[in-house]
Amino acid sequence: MSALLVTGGAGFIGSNFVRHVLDRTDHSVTVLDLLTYAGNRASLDGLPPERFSLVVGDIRDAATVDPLVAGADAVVHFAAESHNDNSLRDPSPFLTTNIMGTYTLLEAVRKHGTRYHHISTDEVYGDLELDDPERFTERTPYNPSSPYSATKAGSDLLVRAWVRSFGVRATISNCSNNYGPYQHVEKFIPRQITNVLDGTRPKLYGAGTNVRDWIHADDHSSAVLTILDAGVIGETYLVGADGERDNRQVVETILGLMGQPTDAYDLVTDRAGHDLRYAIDSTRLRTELGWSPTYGDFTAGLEATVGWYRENEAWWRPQKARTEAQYAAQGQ
Ligand code: NAD
Ligand code: TDX
Repeated sequence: MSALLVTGGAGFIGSNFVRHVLDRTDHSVTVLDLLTYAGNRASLDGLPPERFSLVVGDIRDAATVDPLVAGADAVVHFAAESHNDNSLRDPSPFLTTNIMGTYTLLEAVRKHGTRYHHISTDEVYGDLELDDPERFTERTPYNPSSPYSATKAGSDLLVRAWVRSFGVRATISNCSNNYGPYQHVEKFIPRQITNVLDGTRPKLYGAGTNVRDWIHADDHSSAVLTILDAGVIGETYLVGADGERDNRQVVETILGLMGQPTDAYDLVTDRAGHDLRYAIDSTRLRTELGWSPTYGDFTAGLEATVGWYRENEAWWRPQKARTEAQYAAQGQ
């Protein structure tokens, strides 16, 4: 049994990870989360108090971070500013949280000799052409496009430097686009589901031809646990479930699942610098560490996600009006 410190555990993937860990292991979990607009205490409701606690605090604050790291066997670092569109409106918190927050955690794990796992994204590799037969691998050069992905790339490089220069015991995972319960309605899939529930048409950026490689958040969680248990220190693992779809296909599937005509969507102003395609080759994680995803059927995973948003309006409703007002202000 280990004591895990999970940063960003009140966010989308972090809260799914905390539930996954508490359900499947005997580890205890302390979440450190600032509860920004993206963090939600309700995402952690009902967890067992003898194995779970929430500390509301900032990863950029060394005085908060240091004692929590001192008391942990391992740190799993999810906390970040995570939304590309927000990073185009105001990059500033992306620089401080994603770069300085990671630096603050790295200094604490260096001081205390604590095992560290760093959560990152496939967006650090830039994008691929639609017809490129190659997918991203652990050897793909970094080439980020947005302020968000540039700060995630910067944080990954800090981790690599702290491993090499200071012997920090760290691993990194770069995962593709996640979907599932507890995702903020600013993101593509929950935005469209909650639009349909509100009687509003889904909004596709540009021509809707951009491709994302979808993985269920629970499969991301099992990958992170696998790497925490068996990953080689200093190594990077790519996480993906062979889930490539273009955005138009995803919206058509959502509309079909929700009983709407599959062409009942609008094309809106494209995202500046919009990455065309992401695609992950997760061979290394599968062959070296024996991981495989369990959500093989994307449509079934999406149907369950639609069901979750139908049943949990009280969770998402408080986010919706502000999010849509921000999009409307830029024609999206
Ligand atoms: P999210 O925005 O839903 O959650 C982020 C969490 O971090 C929130 O709870 C927020 O309150 C917290 N946070 C933000 N700034 C903080 C600070 N300064 N101190 C403490 N807590 C702070 O994000 P997510 O989609 O769950 O992403 C989690 C991680 O996974 C991020 O590192 C992201 O880059 C990475 N990732 C996300 C995806 C995806 O598809 N969403 C894919 C690959 C990797
Ligand atoms: O309303 C929309 N319409 C639309 O067409 C929104 C919100 C998005 N999109 C498009 C943009 C992307 O091509 O859908 C795709 C997915 O968009 P997002 O949900 O914003 O995700 P993305 O930009 O791909 O980044 C996500 O995956 C990688 C996460 O937000 C990141 O945190 C993660 O690193």
